Amino acid sequence: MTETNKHQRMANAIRALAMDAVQKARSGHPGMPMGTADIATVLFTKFLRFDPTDPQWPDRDRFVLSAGHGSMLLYALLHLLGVEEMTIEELQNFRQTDSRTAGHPEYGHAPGIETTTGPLGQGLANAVGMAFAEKLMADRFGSDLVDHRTYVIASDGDLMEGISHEAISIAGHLKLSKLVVLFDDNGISIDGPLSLSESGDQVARFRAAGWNASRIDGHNPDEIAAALEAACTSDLPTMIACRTEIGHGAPTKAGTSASHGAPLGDEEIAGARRALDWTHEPFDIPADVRDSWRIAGLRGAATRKEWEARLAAADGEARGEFQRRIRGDLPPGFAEAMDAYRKQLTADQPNVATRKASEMALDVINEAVEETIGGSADLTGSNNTRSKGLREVTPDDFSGRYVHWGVREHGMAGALNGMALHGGLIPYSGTFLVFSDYCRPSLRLAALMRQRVIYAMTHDSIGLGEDGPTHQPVEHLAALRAIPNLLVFRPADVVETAECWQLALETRDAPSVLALTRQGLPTVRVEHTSDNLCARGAYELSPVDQDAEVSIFATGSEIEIALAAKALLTEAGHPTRVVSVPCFELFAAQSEDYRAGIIGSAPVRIAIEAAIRQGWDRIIGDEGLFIGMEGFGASGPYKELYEKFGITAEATARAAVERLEALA
Ligand SMILES: Cc1ncc(C[n+]2csc(CCOP(=O)(O)OP(=O)(O)O)c2C)c(N)n1
Ligand SMILES: [Mg+2]
Repeated sequence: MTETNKHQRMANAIRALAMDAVQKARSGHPGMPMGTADIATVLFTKFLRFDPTDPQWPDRDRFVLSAGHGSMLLYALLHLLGVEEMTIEELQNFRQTDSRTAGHPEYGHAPGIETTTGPLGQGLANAVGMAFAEKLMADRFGSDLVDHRTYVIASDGDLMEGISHEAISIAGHLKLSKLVVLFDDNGISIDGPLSLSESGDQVARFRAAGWNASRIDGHNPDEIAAALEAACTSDLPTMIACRTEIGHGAPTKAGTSASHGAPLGDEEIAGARRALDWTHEPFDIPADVRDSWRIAGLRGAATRKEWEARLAAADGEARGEFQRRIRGDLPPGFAEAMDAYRKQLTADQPNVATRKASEMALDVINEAVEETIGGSADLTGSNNTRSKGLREVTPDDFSGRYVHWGVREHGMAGALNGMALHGGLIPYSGTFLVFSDYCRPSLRLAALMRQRVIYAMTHDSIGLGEDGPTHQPVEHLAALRAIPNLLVFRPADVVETAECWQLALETRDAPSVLALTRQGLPTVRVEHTSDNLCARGAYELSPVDQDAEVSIFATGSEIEIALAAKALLTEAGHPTRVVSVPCFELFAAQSEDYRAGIIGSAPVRIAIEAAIRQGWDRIIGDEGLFIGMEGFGASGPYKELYEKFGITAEATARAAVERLEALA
């Protein structure tokens, strides 16, 4: 058999598995895997450094299927290469409940699925983060231990999404030379030919962003190999526009959107079998093809073993440190450093904004935890994310630890996910809380994938003042709290800020958002506790030794108001307690007893938060009183805004007294 023949049969195995699995599932996307089978075959058999017997090996090349709808491509590849978990039964169970072969690739379902994709553009941004992480890790540990590439297959839809602009431009700026994007240039999307909605030139676009870019025939294995070869020596990131035919092999549906997202049907599949000269039954891979794929899969083991030998020969301290960071364990001494720091704070009792408190916490954290990589989407001075001595990363020097992401919140958030997925680093960054909306699709995926990505999101309410309602988050806390697995922290002072940062770092399986103020706040935690009180999500900050008539629940900057309201109510003869609620999610995870104790039995419950009420009923109940926002904010000095919107101690005390009178 000639090389070309062998290639064809290996690629056709992917095509057959894709069309048969989609047909069996009665749903899915056959066109993309059939169109990209040639690209993927060359990449996986000749270039990608991947060991199916140890798919998590840290120095493997990363492969990201950004066009996640083509998931059968990835499942077929993992199966053919011999990844143990990806059995033929899994392929036969494509898209079925509890299979590893979900409709779109889901991180954690099987090794070799490097990230969850499906929302177009996200995978591309993840890959930028992975390639970035590789450069950072290589700088720290040397190319003996870290020297791999990141490959992406991206579709028209990936490149039409806005996030692709942000991802591509930061990758070009940073000269991420080991990033290779294979663009499935098939000229088709769901609605039909791309000409319906696109007339740009992707090659020119990537070049303008500082990439190498070329155009090839995506069905010609020699051209694919030559382009990948060239990518390996590039000092810029590479984009290869591979002209392909969607649904390649299907007699009537190839080249049309009819092959994009529906089973081809029995007749069309029979025609494709004839056209591809593939005479085998569904899910039957003939021995010659299976052998060719397994032999290709064996390439990786040797490379992996060489790497293991280099790791074994490395300096013991470096090896230990590398392995610790890859495991994601925090360094010894971190908890002690944080405890000592909190003790100091309760003594000093500074009056600072929590964004400043966050910077102070980061001074301690970044000293103790060298694997953090900080940054901001062009709001460094506002987000206070750059702690003492943190040098910036530049295109020519990856030894720094601070990233100027530019005004690219979405691309940044997607890249942070990629950095966390890569391993060895703990990424955090900042923007204004109101622009969490610009990060949200990536934040949601961080939560779905349970990745430790941390955000310091500042200017967290009308308390930012004069920038006005465009910049004043109102619904954002509720919207973020609605995302499963995401920890949303709103600390009230320096001590709580330190505690929340510590929790965000210690929670390895969830992303966190810290909502932080622009305005100064007094220290309310004036007694040191060795326990991290924020770990409970809510705790009694200011108890009362009689039976309480009023329970006030608040977060962040409104704790100060709650304590002032308590003073007014106490003076008026109404015993009042104040509960701080820095994290709804952690509170919800406590025992029923603990929660009941914190909610208490006072006849009047009031929550104060300079945001909308949504979500608070779980704590204060339907009948509870809420002091907060009902609509958008306004531009003005912040103290006046709190008055204007009635978020004051007086309004709180008045509402409580009125309710007590009504109940009497
Ligand atoms: C953010 C986002 N919007 C919409 C979709 C739904 N969708 C899936 S694939 C696709 C476009 C298909 O075109 P292309 O990306 O070129 O893939 P191809 O049909 O060539 O495989 C769309 C709109 C999605 N997955 N993600
Ligand atoms: Mg397309």
